Amino acid sequence: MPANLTPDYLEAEAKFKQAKTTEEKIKALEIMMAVIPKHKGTEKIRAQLKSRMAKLKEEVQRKPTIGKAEQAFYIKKEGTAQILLLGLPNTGKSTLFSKMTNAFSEVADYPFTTQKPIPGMMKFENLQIQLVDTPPIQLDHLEPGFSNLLRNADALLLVLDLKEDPIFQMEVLLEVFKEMRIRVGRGAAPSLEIGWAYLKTILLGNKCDFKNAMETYAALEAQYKESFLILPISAKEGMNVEELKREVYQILGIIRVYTKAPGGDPDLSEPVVLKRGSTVENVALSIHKDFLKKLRYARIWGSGKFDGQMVKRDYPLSEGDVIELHI
Ligand SMILES: Nc1nc2c(ncn2[C@@H]2O[C@H](COP(=O)(O)OP(=O)(O)OP(=O)(O)O)[C@@H](O)[C@H]2O)c(=O)[nH]1
Ligand SMILES: [Mg+2]
Repeated sequence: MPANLTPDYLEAEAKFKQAKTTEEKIKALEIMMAVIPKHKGTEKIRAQLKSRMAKLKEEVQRKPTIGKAEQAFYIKKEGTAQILLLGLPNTGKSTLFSKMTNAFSEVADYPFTTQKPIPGMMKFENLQIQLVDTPPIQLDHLEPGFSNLLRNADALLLVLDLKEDPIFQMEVLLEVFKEMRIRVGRGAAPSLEIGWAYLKTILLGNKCDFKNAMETYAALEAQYKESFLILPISAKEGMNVEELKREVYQILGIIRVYTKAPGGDPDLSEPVVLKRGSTVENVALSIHKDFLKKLRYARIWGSGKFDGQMVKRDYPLSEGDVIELHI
């Protein structure tokens, strides 16, 4: 017996074939099941549709449930480094984020405005550094993805509100970090127990435009200046924001060098970003691993004794050096 399928059905079937996600397939299949003529001639097709639907529904259920919350807290790294803005509710994280990046995050005078991490790019000279605005940190409730978000970052900016008690805010943050097994501080990583991570961190005393802010700032400094770099800022008025960008660059522990071809000029808008302490070999490797094998020597402009000095592969580079690789 002929099936005599209707145009409605055929259209739904075409949609089903084009569907990319399981959810889209289920939707199209539902329509197919609803519009298919119900007579003897379509019996077999209807049975097939039913079993297909059962399989798709099973697929949806099997998808791991750890998804959504943690997925929202995973931010893919872009640019030179990823820096997180962290703090208690209402301290000014989103205001600062919007000031420093090309991106937007909602600001409001009530707490818990930001609900999930938001990435944006901050331009610093010839670099693009990623900043991530985050939901406020609280003692009693932490989103499941927060700990991984921190562990993946390259450095932290703790935004403290000078209108409130910044020392109390620091105590809360340190308590939460301890629960996450994260140590924070300035300078190189201390030796850590297994399972612990270390993140370089700058403290920001925000809202320093407020009239009594310098008093609370002084208290904050007295308490934490040994362990942290601390900066007073006003996110709202843009005070010290340029200095902050420079400090962020400094804390990353990186240098920029430039390569050039013999007889040519370096492209100063295209730095090679390296860890501090890197050598000529690291630059070669950043171009291609074959380059590293073939490298014989380099000429260097900048930190050498004279311009164009010939140096060996293990020569340690400095910020701003221009090098010419010879193979
Ligand atoms: N006076 C002053 N107010 C500020 C400054 N920075 C932020 N604010 C105000 O503080 C309030 C909170 O700012 P947000 O940027 O939303 O703070 P947040 O830390 O992102 O808040 P949550 O997302 O809720 O955690 C707003 O009313 C801002 O206008 C500042 O430098 N000075
Ligand atoms: Mg916010």
